Amino acid sequence: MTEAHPTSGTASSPSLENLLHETRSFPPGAEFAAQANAQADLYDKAAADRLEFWAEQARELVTWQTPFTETLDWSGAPVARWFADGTLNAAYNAVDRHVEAGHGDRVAIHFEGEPGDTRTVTYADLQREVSRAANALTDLGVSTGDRVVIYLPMLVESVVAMLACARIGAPHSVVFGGFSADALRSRIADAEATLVITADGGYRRGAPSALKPAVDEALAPKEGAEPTTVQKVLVVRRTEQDVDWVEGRDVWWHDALAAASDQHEPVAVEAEHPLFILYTSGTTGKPKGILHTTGGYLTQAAYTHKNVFDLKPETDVYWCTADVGWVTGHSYVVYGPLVNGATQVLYEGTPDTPHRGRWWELIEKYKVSILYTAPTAIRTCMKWGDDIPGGFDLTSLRVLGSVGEPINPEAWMWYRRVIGGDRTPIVDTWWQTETGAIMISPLPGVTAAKPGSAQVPLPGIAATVVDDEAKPVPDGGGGYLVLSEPWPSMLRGIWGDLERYKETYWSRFEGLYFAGDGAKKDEDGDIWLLGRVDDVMNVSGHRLSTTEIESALVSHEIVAEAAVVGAADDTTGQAVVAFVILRGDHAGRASTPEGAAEVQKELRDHVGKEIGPIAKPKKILVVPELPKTRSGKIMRRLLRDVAEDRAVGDATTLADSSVMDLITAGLQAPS
Ligand code: 6R9
Repeated sequence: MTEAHPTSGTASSPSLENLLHETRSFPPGAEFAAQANAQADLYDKAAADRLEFWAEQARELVTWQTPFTETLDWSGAPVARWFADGTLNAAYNAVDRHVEAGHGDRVAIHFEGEPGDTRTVTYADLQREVSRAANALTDLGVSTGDRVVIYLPMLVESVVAMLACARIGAPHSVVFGGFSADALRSRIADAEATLVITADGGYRRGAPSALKPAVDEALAPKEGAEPTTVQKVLVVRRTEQDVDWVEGRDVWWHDALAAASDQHEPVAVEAEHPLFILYTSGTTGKPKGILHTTGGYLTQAAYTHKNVFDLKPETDVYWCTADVGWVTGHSYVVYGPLVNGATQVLYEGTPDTPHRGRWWELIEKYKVSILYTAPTAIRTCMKWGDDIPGGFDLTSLRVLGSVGEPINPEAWMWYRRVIGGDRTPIVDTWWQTETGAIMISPLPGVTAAKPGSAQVPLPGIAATVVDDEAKPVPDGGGGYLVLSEPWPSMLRGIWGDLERYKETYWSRFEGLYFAGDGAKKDEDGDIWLLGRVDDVMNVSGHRLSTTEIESALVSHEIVAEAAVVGAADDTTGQAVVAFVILRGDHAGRASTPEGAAEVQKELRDHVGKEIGPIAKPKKILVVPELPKTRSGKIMRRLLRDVAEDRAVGDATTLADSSVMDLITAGLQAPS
């Protein structure tokens, strides 16, 4: 493997306002740049006339039943209307038009089940199956505008179900299969859904894992709760587990589809017709149903997928590892790739079943050329060691993407070197459930990439960093990330709660969308995301980012993973407390008090050296695991409880709720 030859970037000042001493920069290779979909002039075009730029994208990337004549109506701000007098159908755009264009034989989905079963679905297959499912939904009483909740594992049927809803104009609300019956109940109730699509179960870590019981429980009468609005439950058979059956309510998916015709006329809807509602795991209380509509959403999903990943539909094999239960699965497994006619891999299971090389094996097998995944997954693979991916042929890869949280420079470098063979561009893509599609990201053939920075707003997007008074910060300054112009795939509100929408996103700064993320601009004007604003610490009046210190810790050779929280401190306001997992061969070092003290000192000194003495953690706790949500985000709230010596709060949204016991037990155990 060749060594990286980073060019030198702007020298960073030693101040805390700079993320580490990150000066590495990786310009695109000449060959890649020459063939890239997005060239530098895309920025110029968008800057020349932003609205006309979006109108062009909408005409070029999406097929309209009735062409639109108006691009943006912002008179009802902050609720935007894009392309509002146009009509279209999302499923027609994702499927039928590719068949009509002669690409019916192109593979849409290479499905790989966790047990190793496979299925190849062409665009023509997809058209027939989505049509059958759309007819089946109609037969079961679903009309345009009715809400359908989808609670499925990662199966071809998940994609088909979403597209079947879109085909009849029934907004879907996908609930991640890892959510509990209670979470499902509240989402069904809030959306007032009339039908649920689920499965008997799915395969997870080598064993069938049941889903249907959670649906039964979510729909059962409950004291104090309104009776459910759900009339029918469609059940996909996957694991052949025994299921309880409610006659008159439950219907097998395969029976319903077998009885339905494979011919179906897609329903053309207005551009602003709701396409889906997706609930975010909001901080407290009622879930937030983020509402997305059709025309603008499809336009930006397709535009970003084409330009950020440099998709060539004839030759690329694309793989986004996200579950369709998250927004990344909506925009970059279903709508973006399919609207663009891509061939993609869909994998049901976990990366370590039946072995830790499963992902890399799939990349070799399907010759995946574009991989889109999350920093938490990258760091996990990093922890497992280079030799695991090293055992597979990954030379088909040509673009790597990252999403979900800030990627620390160490993980970025590992991703590029070990997975990308020191060749591939990496796109670090910042966006949210609310933004619907990627907003800030390098363009792989244009931008000289900096490890750890999402860098620049995409052409057509207006993002900046402001201070407490809403003033844009100068280069080198830090503050809050805001979006200053409406964008096509922006949320159209919170389902049923316009006031909450205004309050959450539009009240902090007049006329600006407040993303809730801290950010800074470096001396080149590039944007570095610093994590949620509530994760930004204030220590003795200095603004410190959890991400910044985590990056420093992870850059030390003995650290595999790190999470940093700001714990209340009488003297300094907040104090930095770090939780670290040591790498396999060093894990034993902290098992004696002397060893632990030595590790602490070494790491504190290291952070002091990387960032400055002020950033040195007051406490460093060596732990076996970190608490993560099912989408892989570290739950700092729980770590803060530990750091502040409180009883640990509600841990029910953790992927593995026993992790907190493991952490607290380890800390209390006499060492
Ligand atoms: C797509 C998605 C949104 C929050 C967002 C931010 C964090 C996402 C990021 C990133 C830094 C990136 N986030 N991508 N932070 N760099 N490339 O993850 O949506 O689940 O709604 O989360 O995730 O904090 O505000 P969602």
